[in-house]
Amino acid sequence: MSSPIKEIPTKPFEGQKPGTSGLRKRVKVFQQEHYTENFIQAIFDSIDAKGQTLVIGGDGRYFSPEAVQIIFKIGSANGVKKFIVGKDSILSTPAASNVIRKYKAYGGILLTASHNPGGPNNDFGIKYNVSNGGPAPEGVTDKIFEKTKTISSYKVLEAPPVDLSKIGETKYGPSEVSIIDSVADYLILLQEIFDFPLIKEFLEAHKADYPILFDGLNGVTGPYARAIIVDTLGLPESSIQNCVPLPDFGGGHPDPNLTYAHTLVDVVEAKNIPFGAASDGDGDRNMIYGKGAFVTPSDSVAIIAHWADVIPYFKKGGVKGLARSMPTSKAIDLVAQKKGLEYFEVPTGWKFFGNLMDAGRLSICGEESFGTGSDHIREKDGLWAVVAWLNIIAAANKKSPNKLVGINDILKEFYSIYGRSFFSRYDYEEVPSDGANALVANLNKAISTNSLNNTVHTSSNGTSFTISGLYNFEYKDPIDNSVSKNQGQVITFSDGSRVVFRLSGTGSQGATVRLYVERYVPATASPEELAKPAAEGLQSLIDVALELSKLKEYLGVDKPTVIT
Ligand code: VG1
Ligand code: CO
Repeated sequence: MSSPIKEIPTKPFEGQKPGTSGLRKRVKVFQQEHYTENFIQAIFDSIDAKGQTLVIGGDGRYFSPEAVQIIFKIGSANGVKKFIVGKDSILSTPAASNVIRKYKAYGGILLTASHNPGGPNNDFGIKYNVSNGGPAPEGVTDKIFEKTKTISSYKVLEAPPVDLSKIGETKYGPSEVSIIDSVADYLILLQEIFDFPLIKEFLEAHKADYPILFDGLNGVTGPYARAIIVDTLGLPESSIQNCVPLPDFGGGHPDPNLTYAHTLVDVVEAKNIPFGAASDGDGDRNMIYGKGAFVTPSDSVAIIAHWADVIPYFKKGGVKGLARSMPTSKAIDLVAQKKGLEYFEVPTGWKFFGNLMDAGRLSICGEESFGTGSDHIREKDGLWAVVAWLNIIAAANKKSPNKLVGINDILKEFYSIYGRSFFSRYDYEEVPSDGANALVANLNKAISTNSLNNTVHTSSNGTSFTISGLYNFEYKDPIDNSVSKNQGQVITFSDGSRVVFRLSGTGSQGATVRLYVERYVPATASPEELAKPAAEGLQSLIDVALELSKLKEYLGVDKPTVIT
C-alpha cells in the first residue's frame, strides 16, 4: 500500500535567511507550527533531490529527533529516494561532510547550531550542504531564502516515525532510510590521513610524562574522541572527559575557547597536562591548549601547514595551496610565501574554501574562530586538527629523542622562523542591532569619504599608530567569479598592524559585533618580545581600535562578552 502524500497550506515566516552557516534561531522559533516545515520545503524547492540520496546529520541537540522526522516526511514527499542518517541522528559536521562525499550523496541537511548553547530555551539550526560535502554556496542559500518568502504549502508523506536507534536499512513509503554507525567512516578517514602508529608509539612511551586530555564539552565529538583516543590510540579513560553528547550540552556553552572551555583549562592546569584539546557542539571547531601553552587558531593552521610533511596525507598528495578567512592572522601567508605556495584570503565562513579545494588549488586552511581543516572533506574539522597536532608533536619528538618537545617549543621554533602575528578577537554579543548598524555605518562613511587615512592615533600608554588604509572587504571567487560584498571593515596601519570590524552571521538574538586585531613582530625581534602574552602585545592597538570606532559609545557596553 502506498503511503499518502498530503499538501499542507502555510504562510511565509519572516527572517528565514541562512547566515554564515545555516539558519540559527531559538528552539522556540523552530517549534512554531509550520516554521521548520517551511524551511525544509524551501530547501527542496531550491534543489532537485528527486530520486537522489540525502544525508542527515547533526549534533544531537534538543529538537533534533523531531526535525529529522520532519525531513523524512517532507523529503520523501518531494521525491528523495534514500536517506542516510547517523544512528540516533548523530553525525558530527565533519563526519557528515565525509559521508556525503564517500557515498556520493546529492547533499545533506545538518541539524546543528554549532557552538551555540542547546536545550528548550536555546538554539537550534538547519544547514544545507551540497554534493562536495561543503556548506551550500551563497547562490543556493539566497535561493532558499527567496523560496521562504513566498511559500504557500508544503508536502508531507503520512508515515509513522522511523526508529533511529538501530543500525540498518528500513523502508519509508517510497523511500529508504539507511541508519549508519556515526563514527566508523570518520575513523577510517582519519586513519588514512595521519600517522597513527607514530602517535601511538610516542604517547605509549610517554604515558607518565605526556598525558593528554580531550574535552568534548558534551557535544557530538564524544563518541568520535573515544574511538580515536581510547580505542585506537589505547590511551586511558582519563584522556577524555565530557564525552557523552547531551541535548543541552549539560547546560554549557559548547565553544572551545578560553572562556567557555574552562572545564578543559581547569583540569589541564590543575593536573599539569602538556596537551589538551576541546571541540564544539557539532565537532568542527577545536582548541589546542596545554599547561601554560595556548595555540591561537591563526597560529595553529600556519603551524600545521609548516609541518605538513610529517602528515602522510600531505606527504603523499603534496600541499596545493593555503588559505585563511579574512580576519584570521597572516601567519599562514608567511608559510605559503616561504614554501612557494599559492594562498588565498576568503570571507568568513567555511563555504568560501570549497571551490578552491574542488579546483585542486587548496589543501590546508583555517579561520581564527577555532576552525582548522583541509581538503580531506569540505567542512572544518575539530578532531582532524587535534590529531594533526598529535602527529606533529610525535614527529617533533622523534627528531629530538633527548629532549621532550611540547607545544611551547613548537610555537617558539615557529616564531623564530616566521616572526609572530599577535592576534585577538573581542566579541560584543547580543548588543542592540541599531547601535551595531550605526557603528558599521560610521566606518563605511569614513571609508567613502577617506576621512581617516593618514591620521595618527595614540593609545593611553603613548604608542602611536598611523592609518594607512581603510576598506570594506569584498571577495571575488577565483573559480566561479561570484562576488561577496560587505564582508567586514578593515583598517590597516603603517606598521603592518590591522584591525577588522564585522557583524556576526551566526547569532540568534540582537547583533554581535566582532573586533579583530593583529600586530606582526618579525623573527628578528628579541625572544622576550616574541614570547610576550598576546594581551600585552596588543593592548595599545586595541585601545586605538576602540577609540577611533567609538565602539563603546555605539554599543552602550564597556567590555566584550568574550575575548579570544
Ligand atoms: C562564526 C565564525 C566563523 C565560522 C562560523 C561558523 O561566524 O566567526 O569563522 O565560520 O561562526 O562556525 P560569525 O558570522 O558569527 O562570525 V560554526 O562552528 O558555528 O559552524
Ligand atoms: Co561548529
